[in-house]
Amino acid sequence: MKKTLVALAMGAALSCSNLPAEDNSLTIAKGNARWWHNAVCYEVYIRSFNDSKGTGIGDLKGIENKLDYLKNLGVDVIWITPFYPSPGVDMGYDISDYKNVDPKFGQLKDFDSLVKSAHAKGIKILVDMVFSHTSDEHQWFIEARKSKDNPYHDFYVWYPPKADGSAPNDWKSWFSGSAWEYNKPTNEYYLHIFAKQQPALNWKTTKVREELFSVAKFWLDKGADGIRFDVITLNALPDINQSSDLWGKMPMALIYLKMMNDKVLSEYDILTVGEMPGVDPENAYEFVGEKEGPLKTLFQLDIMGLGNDGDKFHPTPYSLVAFKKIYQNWYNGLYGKGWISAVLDNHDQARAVSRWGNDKDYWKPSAKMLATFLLTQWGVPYVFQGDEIGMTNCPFTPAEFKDVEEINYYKEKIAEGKTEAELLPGILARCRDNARTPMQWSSAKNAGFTSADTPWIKVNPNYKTINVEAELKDPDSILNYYKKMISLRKANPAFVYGTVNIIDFNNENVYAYSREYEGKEFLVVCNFRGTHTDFDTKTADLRKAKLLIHNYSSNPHINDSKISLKPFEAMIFEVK
Ligand code: TEU
Repeated sequence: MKKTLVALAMGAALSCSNLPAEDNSLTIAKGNARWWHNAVCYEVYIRSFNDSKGTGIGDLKGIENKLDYLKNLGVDVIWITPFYPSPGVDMGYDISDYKNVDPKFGQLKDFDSLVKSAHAKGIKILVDMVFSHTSDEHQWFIEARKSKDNPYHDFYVWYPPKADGSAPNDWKSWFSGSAWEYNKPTNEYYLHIFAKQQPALNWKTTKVREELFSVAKFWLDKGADGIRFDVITLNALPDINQSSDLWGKMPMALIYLKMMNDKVLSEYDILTVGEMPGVDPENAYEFVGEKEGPLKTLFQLDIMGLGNDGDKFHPTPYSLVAFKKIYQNWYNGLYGKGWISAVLDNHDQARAVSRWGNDKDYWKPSAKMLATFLLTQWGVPYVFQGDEIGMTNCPFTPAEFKDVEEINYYKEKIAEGKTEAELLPGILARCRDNARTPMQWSSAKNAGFTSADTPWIKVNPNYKTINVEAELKDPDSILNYYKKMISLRKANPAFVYGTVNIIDFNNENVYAYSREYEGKEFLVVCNFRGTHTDFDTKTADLRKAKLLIHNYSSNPHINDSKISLKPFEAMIFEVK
């Protein structure tokens, strides 16, 4: 007798189930192979990828025109960020119509054409579903805010003001300020975890779930091969008298996801990946476990919390041991039970080579080191557009900011008396616009991204030297290194299914590990620092091992099991 969904999920959500030993073979047993296990994914931030119409903004046809480039790189799956109708307050993560294409990105038929062309080239498509909030210009919200008895009112989260008229509690938006906005017609506040133009949806309302499940089905029936779910654990929110620390941690989140899987997702052979704040290595199995997880994989973004003092725009040095602990904990929590994804950045973060590498003195070796790390990780790797050519952070002035997160933060801090000189270094180091500058295709005007005079956001001035066209021609380019790394990963199941054994865990400079599977063993050595350092791989005489790839042209300095590593030097050995 199948347990009721609630009992099943509640039990699962609240327990930290440890599978019996025999299930640990579940994931790596070839018989359970899924098409996406050995996939290399690529995030396309559509606004900045390729403009086919001369509007200054990237579009669906622009992506279709670059499928051969992506195929040649070795990409199997592309995740496309939202292209639905949106006022663009949060660059498309504020959706006003879930079942259409915003005219600036094209039409529904352009999506159909992209899917058909991608499938013909063996590339699959993930769409991005933003189900925890809509735009305030969505018809649902336009109706909902009119009156308390409007049929759409309970699609959102409303609370009355306090006696003095102030907000119901002190919850803060992730984009600065209060998480509450006053609505005069109903004399209530509505909740917005992000911008005030992004009212939070109320998943307690059955009709909300039914509408959203129908949206997922709509795009899957149009041929999407999977879904990236935006902050999907924010579908269940604490009550007014609870702390916002519980955002993403409410047991109902899992229940709602199991409902969506039962009603829609389980009907398709798809890849799903959840951005799931609040899910941790201990309970991740409930969400993405192979046996009962409602989703297939999750984005582990814990490393993005490193290197700041609790304020994203206050960058500090980070500990590589802390970085390793994060990866190790997720491996311990999920390996052999479920799946994870590996990312070093995305459209919400600073550029990987600028944050984790060194885009000044060691731009090329550090970008290649990061590629070596990312593409030898356990979990589905996501290459973020432009990282494959070593795109870097961009020097913006406050007037050039486009992203609501840094604009709100800057305004709030200036109002508190901070100066531009105090704020700019930290914002420039971490702002999301760094990841959103136009893809640098060539040294032509606007980096070949658009024929328009002015793209929607500043082009990074270094496009003259950092661009696809130049790097295709250079055998030693970052781009050609990514191609080799992707090919190496796909040729060796150990990088997909293998165990991970970190060597000298407490070394603060070098991240080295072995990947073992079915008798094969590979040793990956990555110097994450811009300094020379000696490292003992504790491996039998490396001179007898086969060097598969190396990010410097000179031979590595090896002495038995020891290596004298150059700044950001990386290499992979086939040990057996
Ligand atoms: O991001 C959620 C999220 O966690 C980000 O707000 C991130 O933590 C922050 O930007 C880091 O500084 C998703 C989308 O990826 C993001 O682009 C949207 O702005 C957000 O949700 C709201 O939809």
